[in-house]
Amino acid sequence: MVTYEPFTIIRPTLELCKQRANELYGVEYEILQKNYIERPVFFGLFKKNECKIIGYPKPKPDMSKFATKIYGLKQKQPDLPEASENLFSNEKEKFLSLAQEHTGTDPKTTQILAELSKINEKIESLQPSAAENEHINICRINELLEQNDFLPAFRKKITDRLKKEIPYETLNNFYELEQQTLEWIAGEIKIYEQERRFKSPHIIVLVGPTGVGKTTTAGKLAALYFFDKERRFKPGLITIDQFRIGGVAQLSQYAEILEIPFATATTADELNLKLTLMKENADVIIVDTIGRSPRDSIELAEMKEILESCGSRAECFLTVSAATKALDFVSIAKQFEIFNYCSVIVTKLDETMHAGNVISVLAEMGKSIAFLADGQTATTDYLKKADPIRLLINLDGFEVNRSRLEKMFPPRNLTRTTKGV
Ligand SMILES: Nc1nc2c(ncn2[C@@H]2O[C@H](COP(=O)(O)OP(=O)(O)OP(=O)(O)O)[C@@H](O)[C@H]2O)c(=O)[nH]1
Ligand SMILES: [Mg+2]
Repeated sequence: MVTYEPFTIIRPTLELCKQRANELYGVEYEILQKNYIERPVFFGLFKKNECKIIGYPKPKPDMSKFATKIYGLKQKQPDLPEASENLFSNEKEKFLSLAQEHTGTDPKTTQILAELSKINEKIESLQPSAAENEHINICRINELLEQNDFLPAFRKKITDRLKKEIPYETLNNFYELEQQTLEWIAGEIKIYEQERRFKSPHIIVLVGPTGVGKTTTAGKLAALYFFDKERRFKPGLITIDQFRIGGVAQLSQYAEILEIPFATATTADELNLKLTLMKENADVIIVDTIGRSPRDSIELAEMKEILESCGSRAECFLTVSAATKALDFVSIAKQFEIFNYCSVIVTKLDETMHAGNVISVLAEMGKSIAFLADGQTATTDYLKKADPIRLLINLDGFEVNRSRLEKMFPPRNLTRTTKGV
């Protein structure tokens, strides 16, 4: 006898829960709820992650009865439990095409067809999707990656590796899977190695979209070089942005506090001249540029022409906010390629709890990361050499075992005592 009594099954994985439900009810059941629970085991000393499903067994509709009664289909339809799903769907197609001729004439027919369509939807939803066949912990890792705005191709790469490289027993250990995933993510982060010995004068150019923090970062970089204990750099600042209200004042103020040279330029010739003049007093010249929309290729090309004066030895950094969505990040990274940037500076890391966008876009484009900025003021405290672990701790929902990761990816942070402008 068919019963609607709900059932609860707890097993280590969703697959095992379904296996048990199949043993009990065949395919005729519906899962109402599935979630993951922690169960105390071994006198409550340990916790085990398990999957719990709540469902109910479904009654079996006699499809042949409907068919013969309404349309006079002579052939006896096989009983649903023995019929293959294909057979059912063939019959459904036949049934619906016949129904099209009758619809609208008989309200009873329309009602029965609506019921049949509902039954069909339920049966289709019972067919396991590729995602449902995955181990539950791989699904959880995938969800975490998605939550952190990792690009789909990156997520697939990680989950494929988990499936291929992790032994089945370890898949049940979510913490271990999480740490392994973090190690692989860290391994995908390419760090830019800046030359310690510059040929003087060294020119650094910051390009990027509007409002990402280029001017602030130019000030932070100037402070970073100024306070470098190993090498006593003499930084200088130039801006080609005279359009943004307050932009020139902002940068000249940084220069004034550090007592370093400052200049403005609007054309290629003027920039050439200012660079030549500044070479006398500065060995690292940081050039701040105009914030440009990545969609405006004409403006980008005009700015490129001005920046030609910096010469081919100049180090150009694309500056992007960490809060940029992954797909926007891709288009920015591509559009600014005309500047031939050597690496990326990521700003406003303090404003987001995601880092998957940054990590996966740069990995996909084969680009490195040079600096991470995480504060509004131009102090050395808020600009760090890029470090995989700093990005990993910005991942939402991941439990980062820092000491374990530091063994593989030693910290690179060269932050000194807080100094700034
Ligand atoms: N939270 C946070 N704010 C930042 C960071 N860097 C810059 N900002 C802030 O972002 C705002 C814009 O900074 P700017 O340096 O003027 O940005 P920009 O890219 O030069 O802007 P445009 O010249 O208009 O293109 C300012 O309020 C900065 O204080 C950072 O790392 N974290
Ligand atoms: Mg600016």
